[in-house]
Amino acid sequence: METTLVLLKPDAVRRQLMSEIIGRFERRGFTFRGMRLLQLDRATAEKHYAEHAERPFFGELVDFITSGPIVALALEGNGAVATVRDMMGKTNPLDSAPGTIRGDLALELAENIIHGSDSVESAERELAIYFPDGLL
Ligand code: IDP
Ligand code: MG
Repeated sequence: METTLVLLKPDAVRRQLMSEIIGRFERRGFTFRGMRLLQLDRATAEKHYAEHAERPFFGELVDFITSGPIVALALEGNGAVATVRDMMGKTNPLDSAPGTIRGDLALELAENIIHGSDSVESAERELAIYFPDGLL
């Protein structure tokens, strides 16, 4: 059994898409082991996105992810990491198939409404950032 970290980014919360997105994960059958509404400070955002620190869009990415409340979810299920990534769609919503979260709900690369861990190792690292006291 795997557990993965999902973020509903500030655009998802602003656009009142929380229940739409969370409902998809409930209906798919994941077990919710953590759920928080929070706003990131820059240091935590930079830690989360450390792998992108040298990319030209890093500043914008940190500005955006700190721009308002986000929802952090810890989702447990068989193959949770890959299954969530499949449900999210491609990084660029314009490449995302209809039926995926980005393919149904987003149009902008920088405002693509959701984050999901890209590997079991990333999930462990990221879950520790958002759920330092552990999971239910
Ligand atoms: P992922 O979210 O699908 O895992 P990553 O490559 O890890 O995609 O990129 C992290 C986030 O950075 C993306 O979700 C997207 O919002 C943003 N991003 C990626 N590439 C670009 C870009 O070229 N310009 C602006 N933002 C980007
Ligand atoms: Mg990524």
